[in-house]
Amino acid sequence: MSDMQSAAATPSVTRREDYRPPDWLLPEIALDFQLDPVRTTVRARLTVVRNEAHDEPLRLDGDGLKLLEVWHNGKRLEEGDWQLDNDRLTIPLEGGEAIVETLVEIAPEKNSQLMGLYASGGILCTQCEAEGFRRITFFPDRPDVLSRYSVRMEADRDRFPVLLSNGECIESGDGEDGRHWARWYDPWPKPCYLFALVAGDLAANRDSFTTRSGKEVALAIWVREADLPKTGHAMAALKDSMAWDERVYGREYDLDQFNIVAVSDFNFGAMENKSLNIFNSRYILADAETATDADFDAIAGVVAHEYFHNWSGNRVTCRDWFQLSLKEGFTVFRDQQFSADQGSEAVARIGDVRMLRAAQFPEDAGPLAHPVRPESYIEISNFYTATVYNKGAELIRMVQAILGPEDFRKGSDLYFERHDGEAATCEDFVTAMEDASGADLGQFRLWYRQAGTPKVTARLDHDAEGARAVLTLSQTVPATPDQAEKRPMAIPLKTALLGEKSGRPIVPERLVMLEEESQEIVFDGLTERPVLSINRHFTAPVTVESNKDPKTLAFLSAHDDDPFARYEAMQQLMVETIIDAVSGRQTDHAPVIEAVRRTLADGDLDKAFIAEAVILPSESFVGDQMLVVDPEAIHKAREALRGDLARSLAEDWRAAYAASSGNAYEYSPAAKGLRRLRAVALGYIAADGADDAPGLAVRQFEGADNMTDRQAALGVLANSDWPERIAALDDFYARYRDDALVLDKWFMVQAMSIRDDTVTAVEALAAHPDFSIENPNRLRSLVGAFGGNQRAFHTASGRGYRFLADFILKADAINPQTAARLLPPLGKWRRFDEQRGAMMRAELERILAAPDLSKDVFEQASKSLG
Ligand code: B3K
Ligand code: ZN
Repeated sequence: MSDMQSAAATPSVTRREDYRPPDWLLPEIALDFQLDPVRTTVRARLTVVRNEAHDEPLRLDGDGLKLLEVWHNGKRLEEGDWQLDNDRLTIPLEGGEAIVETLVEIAPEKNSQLMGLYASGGILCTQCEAEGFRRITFFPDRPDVLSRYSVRMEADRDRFPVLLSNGECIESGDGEDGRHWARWYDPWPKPCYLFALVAGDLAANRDSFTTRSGKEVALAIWVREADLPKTGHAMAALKDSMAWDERVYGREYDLDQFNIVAVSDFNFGAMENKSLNIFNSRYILADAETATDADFDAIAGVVAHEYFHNWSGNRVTCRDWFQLSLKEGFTVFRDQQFSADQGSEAVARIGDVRMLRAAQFPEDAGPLAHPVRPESYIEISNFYTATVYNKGAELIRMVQAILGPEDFRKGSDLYFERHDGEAATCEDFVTAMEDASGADLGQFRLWYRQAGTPKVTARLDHDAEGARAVLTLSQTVPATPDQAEKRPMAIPLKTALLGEKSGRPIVPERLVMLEEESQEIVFDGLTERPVLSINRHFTAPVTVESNKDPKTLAFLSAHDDDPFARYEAMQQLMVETIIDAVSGRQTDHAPVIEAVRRTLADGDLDKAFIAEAVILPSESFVGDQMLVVDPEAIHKAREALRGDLARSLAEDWRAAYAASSGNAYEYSPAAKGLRRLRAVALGYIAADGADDAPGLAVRQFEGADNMTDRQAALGVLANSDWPERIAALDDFYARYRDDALVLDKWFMVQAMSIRDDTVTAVEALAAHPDFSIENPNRLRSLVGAFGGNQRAFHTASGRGYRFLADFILKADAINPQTAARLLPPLGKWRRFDEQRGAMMRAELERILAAPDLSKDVFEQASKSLG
């Protein structure tokens, strides 16, 4: 198979510097599908136009296609008039323009990679980004070739009553032998990665949206009939997103129809195909009984994200895949802004930063580190990363901080206007921002090129007599693979000084730009001793070391006027307390306990914020702060602190639990905040080990009128040694065994458990009849979640490593893209003790030695070995 790699062969590397414009342009393409799960034929009629003077032949990409016919200007070509080499079809052409036609055969039902045209639960659907279109037909599969698509498809009417593609349906009718057909036309030129087609037995939740210029858009969310009642939240989110993009970015929708289809087998979250978004069903289907508040939020975020791509991605697309962050970083930033506008901004920001720290900082610090705009890849699917997405979003946020919101908006207007209909670069985006604002982003551009999380050191010295303070800032950017030397970055840091006694801001917030290796900033007129509040709102994706003592951190956690900074101070206090214990230093829990007590009692704070602020940092986050991670010691130290917090504040947790209980389900920011606090309080009550804790958890589990409360209680039970644990897991399974998305939660809650026997439990679950390696959601909910469970995965025997490596190999034969995404936990071997490190390396070597490895897994495993 073309995309399989023998371990010995070195797969080819694509480099950013090698970019060349396409030799041939394709203004028009007409596709004709005779659909059938077993055997589908695809006829493609390409209008090709020579791009400038050259004598290169037409080269078309293919992957696993059975080529049946090739035509040129209406004449069938003989074999020999074209060449097929390594799945690339080469046709010599004379003149400036030609019509080239191919006929190929594909087998959707056998497509387990879920790239190209495949079958999911009886639905035929497509996924083309990044390079899946070549698995449908021969084509120059690159994002800078834009075409107008005309699509005709024919299928059995009973099995596939609904036929959808991009644009608008312009004709449909009956064919022979119970078949029917539809013709779709998309007037907007687009790259082939945005092509989509769906055929299936689907029902629609229909609605409409009137754009600000008065155009009525027909909206539809297509799902299996039984799932229709679960589509209301996604539809509301879609309409909110459409209105939001008009209001905040001045962007209007540009067609008469917008369709979303939900499928159960999908490699990631969703896909922004022009006017026909295809979604993993977990990001569409929700009701109170089966989806948590976090699920609801994620659905709104992903619906918004895909919708926003219509401008940031579709109308302006990427020149090449190295520019991926141009659309992904910007669109993540846009969906983060949208989500922040739906509820508490601080809580949304805490979520963004948690995600960045959990996924991107470790990536930046490990063997797979790469710049936001990578320089090279073996398999582009491996670069849909937290760095390209989430750090990419932070880059846009920094531009906004530097320019200010008004100039930022001018810049985005200019960018959309200037590049509409084009395939653009990250450089184009930055230039538009500069041109609209007059700002110089010269040094800022380094953020696109240099990998690694910059480390900022901040020291504030106060001279009481001179009433002045000097802030000394310095920065280093750590070495990363292929980048030993780094230059200083432009780091925007919102900074304020608070009075040590008054707790009030004595120097109001201002944006400090750290641009040198080291810089001094002087503040005058400071009679009161100041306390430093820096990187407020998390303006820059950096780590800050400021040597604050526990007392100061506790002070900031209570007094900082930026809620994010309060959260941050508390987190730092907690992390340092845990690390002290792990490192065998004298540990004092009192400042954390006092800070948590004060936060719980602060009537001015909203409940959602309180809940986020009093959660202990995860074991892996603590591990990420250490040179050598000791998973057992971290677990012990964190549990000791958790137990102490639980005991010392027993009354406070019960009060918080009582105050946030007893209200009927409602979906609102306030109600969500109460549920979140209830969950956190229940966790602490359980950690206290009081006799009535199991009863409380069971009561919540059984009596819950929503999944948020039920899952929270199940999580507490699944972590416990209580006899009630098994009954709760069994009950949950019996209740939801027919609902795949909820059953994923059942697998996940067990894979994430802090119990000592989690590895054994996870091994057993992998043999459970409901486990499936083919379904990416199920695979991730067990194997992916287990890889993120630091203590269980790094169990001293090495069983966890073997388990993961076995699964990567098994999954690779089925779905390389999804298999490769499971690999990063093994790449952390340098951070663990010698024995663990050696076992992890051995598993990576075993993976690399396997025959027929995909290039996806090859790239991740070989880079992880370093
Ligand atoms: N653009 C798609 C991601 C495609 C991933 C391909 N490996 C979804 C998104 O980011 O919106
Ligand atoms: Zn995206």
